[in-house]
Amino acid sequence: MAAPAVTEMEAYLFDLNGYLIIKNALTPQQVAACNATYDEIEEAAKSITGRGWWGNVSVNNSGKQEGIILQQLYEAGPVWEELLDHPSWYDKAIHFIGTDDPENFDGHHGPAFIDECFGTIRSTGGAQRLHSGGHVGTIRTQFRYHAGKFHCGQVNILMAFNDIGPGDGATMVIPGSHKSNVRHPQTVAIERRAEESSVDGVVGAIECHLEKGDALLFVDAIAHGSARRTNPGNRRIAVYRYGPSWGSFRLPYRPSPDLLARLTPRRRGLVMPHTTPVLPPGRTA
Ligand SMILES: O=C(O)CCC(=O)C(=O)O
Repeated sequence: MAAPAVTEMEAYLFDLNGYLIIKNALTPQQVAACNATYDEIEEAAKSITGRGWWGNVSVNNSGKQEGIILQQLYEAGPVWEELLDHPSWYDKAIHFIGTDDPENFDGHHGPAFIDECFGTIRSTGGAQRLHSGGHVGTIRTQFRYHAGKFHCGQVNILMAFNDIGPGDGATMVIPGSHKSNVRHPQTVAIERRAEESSVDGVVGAIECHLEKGDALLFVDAIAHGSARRTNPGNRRIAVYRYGPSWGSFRLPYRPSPDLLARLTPRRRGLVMPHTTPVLPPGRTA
């Protein structure tokens, strides 16, 4: 019999806390390949002011605290395609979205859709503000458990390509906040400080320390962001966001025809459900 997608303990902890850490999710070869891409992009970004492109990957040398923001990373080469349905997390993501249950999945699409595939390269001084939380109530990113099953709107896989410990600007979460009904009292002050804040000092927030190759799986409804990086060097992560296949793209980026042509059917379905629409005679789109 096939191993369950998640253990009883993983289901318990995900329900309770809103996140899981998957140790050694990537192989050392995959980490090296992802870092090779980031080396090239970092070099290219030196001559990009604001938004530009590295092949089919959007590179935003944002000048903001988030650092260099990359979009459409699944276009960046073979390793990035392997990550689409990586065995370390694919079944878990599908399970928490709830579409591994035939009663919740009608088979017309795939079991999931990746509505955003991004990465950041963040140097000293960089951070990510606190956002989300159960009190916000957004359906797209919701945590939902109903009738004995998970039905989450967005399950994120955040992968570390270098070690992220104290001072490195770790992702921070408030465990359990995916179920919170009441707004965190500190968030009002944080919003007033707007974009350039971090999660440091937020009551209840913890740093998720990762070693390179580890992945943080979390429901987007959890209140999260990152600590400010104080160490030298930079932090390299990528995030693949999984949701139900009836969702749509978060941003106006679309997979390239080349990518769609070379992906396996399962991977193609993850980046573009219904690649081949059924149309009346004579209509092409
Ligand atoms: O940069 C981080 O560590 C947090 C990423 C984040 O906020 C997100 O994936 O929504």
